[in-house]
Amino acid sequence: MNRRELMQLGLMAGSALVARDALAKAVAPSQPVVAPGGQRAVITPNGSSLVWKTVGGVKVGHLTAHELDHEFTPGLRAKVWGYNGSSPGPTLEVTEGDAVRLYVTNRLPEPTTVHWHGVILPNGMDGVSGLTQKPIKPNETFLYEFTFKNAGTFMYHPHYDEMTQMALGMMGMIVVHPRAPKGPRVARDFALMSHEWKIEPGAARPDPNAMNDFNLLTFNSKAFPGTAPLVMGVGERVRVRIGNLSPMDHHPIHLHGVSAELTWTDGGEVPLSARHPETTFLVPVGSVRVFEFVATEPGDWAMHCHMTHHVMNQMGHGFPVMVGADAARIDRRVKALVPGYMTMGHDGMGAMSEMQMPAPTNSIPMRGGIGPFASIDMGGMFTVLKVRARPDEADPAGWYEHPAGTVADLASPAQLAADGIEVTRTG
Ligand SMILES: [Cu+2]
Repeated sequence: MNRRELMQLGLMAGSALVARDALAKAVAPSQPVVAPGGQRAVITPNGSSLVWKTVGGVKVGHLTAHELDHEFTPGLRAKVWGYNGSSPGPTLEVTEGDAVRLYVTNRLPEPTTVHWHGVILPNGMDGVSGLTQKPIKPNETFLYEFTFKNAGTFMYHPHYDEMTQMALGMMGMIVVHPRAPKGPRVARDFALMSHEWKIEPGAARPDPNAMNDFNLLTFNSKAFPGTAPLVMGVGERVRVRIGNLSPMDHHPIHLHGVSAELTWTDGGEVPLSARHPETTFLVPVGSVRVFEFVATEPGDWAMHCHMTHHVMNQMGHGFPVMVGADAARIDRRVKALVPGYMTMGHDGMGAMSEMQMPAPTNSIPMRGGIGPFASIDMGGMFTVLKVRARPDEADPAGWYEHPAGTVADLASPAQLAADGIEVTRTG
């Protein structure tokens, strides 16, 4: 093992700190309110919706692009770029047919534009720098003026220096409610933007030049355990809208405990005849996928990207293969130089999230947080669907209380004997 590998392993061991109360600190979801047309308003977990004012029948909004200090989860902050104090920026929520005037002020050190991704509008409002408009220079304010002709779920993001500006967090969701909804009403409606970042441990800013090796995967710019749970009621119909403006990766978003159907994309509504059940929805880069389900089973159900490296936080990537290695000799020799040294990973990495060791400044453990039974071995693009009998009284930080006899546990000798299960040394 060379010196660099040794340092990597040391760092890996040091990163295994568990943020025990990070979950409790996760921001509580905002309460749903009723939107125009009697529809429930969209909940942006860990985020908010833009507040509009109405001037002469037109909705007027103001987005300011600027740098801000952002916490991804307790223990990890970085300077990112966003809108109106957050990344992602506020969700733009309107109703089909609404005319809007959107002012965009640029407080970045370089020009920008805003593209309204998926929205059908006049060409000169499309926000592509050079092609359809002049770039918005620092400290200038541009006006975008158009009508949301079509209902749907869309996104907004810059179309100037795209690689840098999106890598640093400039994006947001757009929800256009149908004026006359056709499908069944939903009781909860959530909007999540998936994203990936590269932030070296200790760095102050994400690396906008990363093309692979992203080490921080987020929903609404939060990595688990910083992601707010999606609280819903037993028997409720729920809609989840997921956008993806990651630089390079698609995200197969998997739901536990429900069977769901794709109902919309950023191109429009999926016809009833084309709907079919799924538990995983691939959200490609530059796309929105909207799915709906009825939450029939109470509990704490995981919803996460199924790419296993996308449920890892920083420090979980790019290490030498250690599984199966005999670490005792390495440990003996290194301990002579570094007291307390312990090689990680030779028995698998599951124990990493249990360890209580100091982490490098401004970095987070590779795994998630503490669950009700043990540590949760997932971080990153992971959140929890909290399905509750009385959702509006539920504590978003509280765990599901399982009825007696409904949790998998150690099999008793009597149970093994009754079912004729013989456990041998090898089987
Ligand atoms: Cu993913």
